Amino acid sequence: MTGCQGVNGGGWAHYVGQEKVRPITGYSTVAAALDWARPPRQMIQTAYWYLHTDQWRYDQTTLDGFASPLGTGRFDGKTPADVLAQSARMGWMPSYPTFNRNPLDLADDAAAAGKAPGEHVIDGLRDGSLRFAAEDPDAPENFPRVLTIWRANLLGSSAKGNEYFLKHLLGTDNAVRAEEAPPEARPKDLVWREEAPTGKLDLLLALDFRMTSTTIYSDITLPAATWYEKHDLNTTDMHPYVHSFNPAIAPPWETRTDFEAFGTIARQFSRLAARHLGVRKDLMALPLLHDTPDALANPRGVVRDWKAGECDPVPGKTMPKFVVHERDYGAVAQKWAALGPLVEELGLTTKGVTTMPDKEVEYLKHKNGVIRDGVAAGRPALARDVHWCEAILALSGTTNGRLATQGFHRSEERTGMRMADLAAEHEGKLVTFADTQAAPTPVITSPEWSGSEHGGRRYSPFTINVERLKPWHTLTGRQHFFLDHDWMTEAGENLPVFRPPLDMHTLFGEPQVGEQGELGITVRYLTPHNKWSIHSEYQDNLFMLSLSRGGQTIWMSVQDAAKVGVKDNDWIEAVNRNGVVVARAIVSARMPEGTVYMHHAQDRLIDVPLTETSGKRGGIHNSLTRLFLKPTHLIGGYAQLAFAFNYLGPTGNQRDEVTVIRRRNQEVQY
Ligand SMILES: Nc1nc2c(c(=O)[nH]1)N[C@H]1C(S)=C(S)[C@@H](COP(=O)(O)OP(=O)(O)OC[C@H]3O[C@@H](n4cnc5c(=O)[nH]c(N)nc54)[C@H](O)[C@@H]3O)O[C@H]1N2
Ligand SMILES: Nc1nc2c(c(=O)[nH]1)N[C@H]1C(S)=C(S)[C@@H](COP(=O)(O)OP(=O)(O)OC[C@H]3O[C@@H](n4cnc5c(=O)[nH]c(N)nc54)[C@H](O)[C@@H]3O)O[C@H]1N2
Ligand SMILES: [Mo]
Repeated sequence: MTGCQGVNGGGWAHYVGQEKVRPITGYSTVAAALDWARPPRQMIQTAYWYLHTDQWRYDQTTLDGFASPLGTGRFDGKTPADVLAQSARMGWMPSYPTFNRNPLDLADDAAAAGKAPGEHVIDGLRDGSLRFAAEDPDAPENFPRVLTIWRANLLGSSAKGNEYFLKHLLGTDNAVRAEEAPPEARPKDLVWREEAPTGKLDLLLALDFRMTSTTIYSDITLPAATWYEKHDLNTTDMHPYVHSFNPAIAPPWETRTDFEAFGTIARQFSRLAARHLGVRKDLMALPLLHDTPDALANPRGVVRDWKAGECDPVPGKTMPKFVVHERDYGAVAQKWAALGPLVEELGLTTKGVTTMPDKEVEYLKHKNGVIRDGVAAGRPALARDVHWCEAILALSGTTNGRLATQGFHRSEERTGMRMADLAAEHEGKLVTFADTQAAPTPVITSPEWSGSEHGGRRYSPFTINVERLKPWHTLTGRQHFFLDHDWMTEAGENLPVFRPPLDMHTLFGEPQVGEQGELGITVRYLTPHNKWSIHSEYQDNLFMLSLSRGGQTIWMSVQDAAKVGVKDNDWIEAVNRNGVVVARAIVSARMPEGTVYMHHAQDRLIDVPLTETSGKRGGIHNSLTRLFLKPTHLIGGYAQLAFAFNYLGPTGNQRDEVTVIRRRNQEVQY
């Protein structure tokens, strides 16, 4: 599980269509080990946490009310968990763990039965001996046991529905107050176990250089080197440069660079795995992918569910594709430390454009050195952090003009439009790590992205589509607003529409917004990103805490504060079915009546008292939120509505939340 874009419990598709994450081919190649095995196993985080933190059990109603009055009853009687399971079995979205059987055993069974993997899976699904894990997420064989968190603060920042994480994933103190669904509102396609498991995880491992709300809950925290103690690369969509990180000092005491930590784990894992796992075949189910022929798997957006008998189960059309990989578990560390052969055997593909880095592999052999023996004999070394940096820079068009120009030539052949000139000015340029150490290095215009930096211009997305008439990656090739998909029709969202906030009173029995009673006043509860920090970072230092209130705050309007007798800086308590939060009130004329802000990601380990409501240590901003799954976000296999890692998938939709707020006893206890 990686940071910002990966583990945010739903943040990662906020920017779908706005190019939040510009793909860096070099980075994704080595990060997902695409040089050794393809395709990778990737999961939609929102669905993963929704199932494994059991938030699905607390949905109180079916989706009938979500549909348009003109709908045909497609969602009637179904819960969000039902449509999630449907999306998985139709191959729209990835689903992991996929089946209720070990995928290694499943591959062996298929071979023993002399059947193709897809055939074996379909037979098993038909006779009931095999099931999708998403249909029984609380079965002990279907939930996660080991979680590694790197470059994310899951339990202090990203986890929407924090208290459900604490209860079901960790099995620790929590303030979940919600009721589980009554029998009539339970999923039809999922197994309902009378008692939901608590404490699913056996091991929580975190790597961080700060004490966070995640590290305090971890079984093991590996102390990480900071940005001034290691080599690394940094580039974002916000600035047109690549920067290097360089150690000013060696990592102090027990800290290690992330590179060292993962290298050590890989070596130990391989030593043990050679004996315990050996060489096995792994059967994977893959979703229908964006920018591939899969995007035409569901012509005209007609939904056909094989389980309902509406069509045959056909891998890659009406269900996932099934692929078998051979995995040499004892060789993981060797592969980790070398650039694998698939780079030049299959090329590198981003947004449907494949480049062939054959010369780059030769270059990297000289730059990094060559591995002498083992499974990676003859391959370029990735044995040191700087080797990885060189490989990333050499394999991406953004830092290698030859590949950028080559990729644009491919796009030209396909579209008939002129594009290669955008990169040709840098065709001979290959940025090295030393270049980035000398100064932040401007990037090269590349088909991996959609903007242009040609002639020193500043990047903005979609410049190439607008100015060079490169077709948009949509069904029509144009900017595309009309979505003629069955589920869009059912939701009444064929065209963009206004949808009012979800009614938490009807859905979950929360009081109405504006209602005032003994327990306080009910307000809308928003958790926007913090003005004074980046997520949970940079606010927990003495300067920032001294300049503000020293701990967690909630911004309230003057009117709401007056109604419940709250003065600026008073201690308040906010309570809803998801949890409880104690914070200081910031009473401000900048807040509109009826809405409060608790800025995103204020860690729970600084100035968080015991709550009056639960008697336990008060929660954080995400203690009052939870995930909501919107069915239309689960559509796949249809043109631009097709899964792509970090591009298209369901979001967390926590913004319609409400909470009751009151002034509490000002004598707080810790
Ligand atoms: N309610 C609510 N929830 C939200 C959001 C919201 O608006 N409201 N926003 C969502 C969004 S868009 C996002 S992006 C997520 C953010 O959620 P996260 O990505 O989980 O949050 P961060 O606080 O950025 O966590 C990054 C962690 O990585 C550590 N770190 C930084 N650099 C390094 C390094 O080099 N090595 C190691 N080992 N560690 C490092 C930092 O110390 C920090 O603890 O939250 C999501 N959750
Ligand atoms: N300082 C700082 N900058 C950051 C970050 C940070 O943590 N700190 N994080 C970075 C990251 S990873 C991300 S994803 C972005 C996030 O940046 P934004 O997408 O701007 O996200 P938010 O600040 O969560 O929300 C923006 C506004 O949406 C409003 N809002 C809430 N619900 C609704 C609604 O239903 N309709 C409308 N129209 N508005 C609504 C909120 O009141 C809020 O003012 O910021 C990036 N930049
Ligand atoms: Mo984000």
